[in-house]
Amino acid sequence: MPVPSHPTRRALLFGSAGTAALLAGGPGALLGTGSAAPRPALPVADTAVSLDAAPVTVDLGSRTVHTWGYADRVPGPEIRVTAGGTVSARLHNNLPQETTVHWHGLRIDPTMDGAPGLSQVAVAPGDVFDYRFTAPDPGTYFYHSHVGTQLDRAAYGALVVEDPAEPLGYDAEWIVVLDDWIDGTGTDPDAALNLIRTGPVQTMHSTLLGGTAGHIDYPHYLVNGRTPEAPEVFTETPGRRIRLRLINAGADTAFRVALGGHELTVTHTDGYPVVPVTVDTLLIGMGERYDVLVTLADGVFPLVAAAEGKNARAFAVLRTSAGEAPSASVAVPELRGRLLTLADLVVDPSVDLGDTPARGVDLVLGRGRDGTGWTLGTSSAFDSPPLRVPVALGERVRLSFTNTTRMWHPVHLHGHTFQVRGATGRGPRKDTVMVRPRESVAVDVLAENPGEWMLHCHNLYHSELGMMATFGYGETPPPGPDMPGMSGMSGPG
Ligand SMILES: [Cu+2]
Repeated sequence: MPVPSHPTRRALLFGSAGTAALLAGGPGALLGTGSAAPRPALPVADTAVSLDAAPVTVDLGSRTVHTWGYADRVPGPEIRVTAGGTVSARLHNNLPQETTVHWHGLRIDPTMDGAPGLSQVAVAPGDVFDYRFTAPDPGTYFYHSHVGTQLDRAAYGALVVEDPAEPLGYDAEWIVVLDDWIDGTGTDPDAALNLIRTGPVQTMHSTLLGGTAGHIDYPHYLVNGRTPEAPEVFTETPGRRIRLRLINAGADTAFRVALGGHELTVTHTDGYPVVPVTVDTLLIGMGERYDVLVTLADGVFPLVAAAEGKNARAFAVLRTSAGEAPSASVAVPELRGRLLTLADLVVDPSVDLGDTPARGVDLVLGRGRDGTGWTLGTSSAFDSPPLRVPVALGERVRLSFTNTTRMWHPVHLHGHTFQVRGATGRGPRKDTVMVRPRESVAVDVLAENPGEWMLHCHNLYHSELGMMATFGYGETPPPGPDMPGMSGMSGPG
């Protein structure tokens, strides 16, 4: 089987083939009518950033909290680089425990992936680590700590990889980072983990879609680090087209997002282009990203992110004219309008992995035998050490996830962007996919980035309690059990 090299993929993304496909298949309206002209070509630019992981005091708008983060604000510094450019990030660990940084969604060298105990030794308190990698693919990503419950503090930030030949026409960007907040409110994420570990906890049911979307009734839900009582206000001009880059950095909350008075045209899932589809609202799971184009109306509008099943919301304001801002509790009819589904999403032809047959691997999202832990394995592998799914370089693997529990599990694979199969076989490219209760979702992965990679639920509390496997191919697999009956599959050939 031919192994597409990175230059081949890049040529598909940046070359005339990808642009032609967009011009032929996408609505011309997205490609530069009105004021939203195609953007000028960018020179490839590198970026350097210093991330000081440390105890900090941050202002959430309506209150100040003591937490752990990368700056005295949350989210941490926004990182921007051009595809093909290099990110150099010096991590100083001034926390009282180990830490790492994971570059969520990026197809980079495994030694830079920030997976503690798998691809790097966690950075000890007082130590420094230099992350350095080339950002291969344009899109909306984020970075976060991959140690303990640090993600559910302030150890995260947005990461945007710009396309040097951006095919979308838009005038401005609004990065919208969503989060669920508990730290420094009289309790903290480690206390929450202990509650979840040690027995029955309050669980929040999704009234519309069934099952349980999360465990924790958080005191606050944030847009760009602000509570609904003191929201961020994004000011623009009517008629302009903006690109929303939606990122769910929450640990235990799926959000239902809508912008009052506007439709949402979804253009990208987890950084990769889809055939544009217009809806009123979308659900974004932990670790997922969506890019959305919006043509701005005249007025003052609520951006809401309803915490699924939790009877609370994150909130921000979009202002294009004078007038009174809506209250955080304002009714937003779009929340009950057309909801984006996985079946609505069709991959853009430029990033379609195609139809090559794949070897199937069935995986089960389940509970530990004692009923407290969470597992990702074969049905026979519950309660065993983390499963390793062995693959061969160049192989295409179809991972089929079946959720046997009553909770939602957004499953994330490091170092790759898989393709959701769906009914048409032309589903979206993603690195994180929501698997709802009693549902099965199949994704195809092309093994083109050798290494040992984490495969886990992006509900932080589930991965901390065992819903974690590895996906590996390379020279030196780590010690540990391979998937039963599949040993000998690893390594080239
Ligand atoms: Cu989960």
